[in-house]
Amino acid sequence: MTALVVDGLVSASADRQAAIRAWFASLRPGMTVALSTHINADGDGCGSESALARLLAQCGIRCRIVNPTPWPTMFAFLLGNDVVDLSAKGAAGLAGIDALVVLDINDRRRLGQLAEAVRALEVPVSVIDHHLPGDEPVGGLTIASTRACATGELVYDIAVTLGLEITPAIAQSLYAAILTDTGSFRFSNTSPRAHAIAAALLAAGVNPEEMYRRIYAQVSVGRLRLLREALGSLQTEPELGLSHISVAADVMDRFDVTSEELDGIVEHPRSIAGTRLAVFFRDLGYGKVKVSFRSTGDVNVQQLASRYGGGGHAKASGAMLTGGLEEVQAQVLADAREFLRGAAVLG
Ligand SMILES: [Mn+2]
Repeated sequence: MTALVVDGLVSASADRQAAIRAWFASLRPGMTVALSTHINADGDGCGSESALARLLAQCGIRCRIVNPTPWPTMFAFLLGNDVVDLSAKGAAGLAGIDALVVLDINDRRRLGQLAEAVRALEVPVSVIDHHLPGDEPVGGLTIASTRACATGELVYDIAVTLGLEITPAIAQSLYAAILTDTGSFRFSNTSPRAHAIAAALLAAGVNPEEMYRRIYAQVSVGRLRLLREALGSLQTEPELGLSHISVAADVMDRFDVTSEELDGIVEHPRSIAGTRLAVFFRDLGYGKVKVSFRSTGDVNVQQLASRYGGGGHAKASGAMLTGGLEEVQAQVLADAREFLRGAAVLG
């Protein structure tokens, strides 16, 4: 009985299977396909790309990964030394391709330095994503569902719908995608399917302790020292459920950390009891401040981020603002307070 329930969860919906078949019908053996994802690729972007590259290789389709920013060191283990071609760099990497697949975003602007080249592409561009489309949808065929816990869930559905083999390397990539996008199966997108697919991936050879070690137990001393300094900036407004934290522009140099090591800092203010909205301000030092919004409960931070031209999900969004740290903080916090007072109505 239990097995039947889980089997039902693992199969993709008819709609999703139809979208997958329509998308796959646009590809042919012998094609060269570029895969891309948003700037500062995360576990879902990287895991989905490395899994899809391997799946399409089974169909005689060559893939190259062309991302707007370098592949994060912490996800290098997902590449292995086989089919995943990362050698193409920048817009030049899009030359000579037969199609482009954009994963984990549906907003051309989040392709950063590749956005212009993608706008000018004359080959088909398709999208595999679980976000609401942004202001400038990438267009073309889409396999999209905001109900998917991760883009990796949709790539898993591609594998199953097309009857492709989920090798241990593919399973590991998809598990990394789902593990990271669900916050280790803690966020509200942790659906029954997320667990059912994770179970299937474990059965396909994923070692969960190894995945924990490779993804979460790789912290540098500099990261912890930076966190100590960042926590020193923590401020809370318990009556509103607002918590915020910031880092100065020189922290990466001072603590010898990479940009990706700043990921997750926002989870600390978010974890404070009673917090509905957590904000992380990162001064980039050239008149720009990156602002990350996280929420718990009924607060839709995408609505807040979109005021500044940003986007994301209801519970995790971000935006880039122009100005100095203090000025941006003052503006965003004033807006956040007003937003939180009205959030119960906005839902
Ligand atoms: Mn994602």
